Amino acid sequence: MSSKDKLTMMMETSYWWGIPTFFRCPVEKDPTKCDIALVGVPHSSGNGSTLRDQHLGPRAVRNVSALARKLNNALEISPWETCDIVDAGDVPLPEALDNEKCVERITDFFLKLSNAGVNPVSMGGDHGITGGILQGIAGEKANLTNGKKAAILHFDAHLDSYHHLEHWMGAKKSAAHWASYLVRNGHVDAKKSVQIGIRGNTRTWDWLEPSYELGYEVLTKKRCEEIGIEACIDIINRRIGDAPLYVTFDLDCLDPSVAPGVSNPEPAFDGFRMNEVMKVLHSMKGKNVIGGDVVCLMPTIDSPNNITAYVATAIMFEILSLVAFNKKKDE
Ligand SMILES: [Mn+2]
Repeated sequence: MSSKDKLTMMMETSYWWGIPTFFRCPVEKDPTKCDIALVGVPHSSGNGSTLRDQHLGPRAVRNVSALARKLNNALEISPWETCDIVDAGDVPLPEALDNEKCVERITDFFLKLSNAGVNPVSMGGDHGITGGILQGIAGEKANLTNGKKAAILHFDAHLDSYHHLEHWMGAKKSAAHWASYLVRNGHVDAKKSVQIGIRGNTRTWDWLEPSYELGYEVLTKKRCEEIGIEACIDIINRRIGDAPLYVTFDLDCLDPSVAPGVSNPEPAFDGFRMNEVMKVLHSMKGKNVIGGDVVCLMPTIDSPNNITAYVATAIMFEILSLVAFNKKKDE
């Protein structure tokens, strides 16, 4: 590396230097010509039961994410050199308080990316965004999945598949519904998908039933502890196979001591540590990863050193690296 390159690298990985974009990527208002679009989805009307500052997540991650503009040692890839990656800005949500209208806007935005063959990695926003995104990029008419349903690897403390309720506090395609209607409407193949990290005391005894009815494999946090993370990885690998894979990561699957700034903390049972979720994410190397998202960051209750924003950045980096590795594989 030349001495000029070393000086550039020093500044570009200092998060506090320069103009904040995702991972210091160039801003591209028309992101249809890049390989991977990093998208902010500042949506917070899909989760009415909790604190509602999740729309501030993209800004918080832009503020710190330059520090993660590095090599991915585990995947042995430099995503920045492998793919053309841009900051595609935020999905415009002028009806921010109307969840249904926002989900439609999100779908329109991601449909355009999908039609252009651009793979999205997004920062939310509440978990309602995943419904909007996958309506645009997965299923019969979707370019990014070649008309197939997507498999999802869903990290979460909660199932988000409550189809027995017509709405959640007024929101229909809500943060509690997306994992259900995406299956019923033909965007996600539950039989190839896994929900992992589910924990907490529940409202009903049959709390896992909605997901089993849809066909999901559910690896509760308790079961992960019983069988070990390597056995979980085996189950996930076999189930997903070579299906187009979308990774959705709700930060509340992590322990509150690891990620305190989340909307629905579950403190009664230990959540994942970073090394556990990293093992699972790294094991997806070589899978047909078409995109992903990180959701439920609550910057207004994060610790003063922004630890949850750093954690969200680290997870987003792994997902975009998996997508970059997959794109490189196809060349
Ligand atoms: Mn969730």
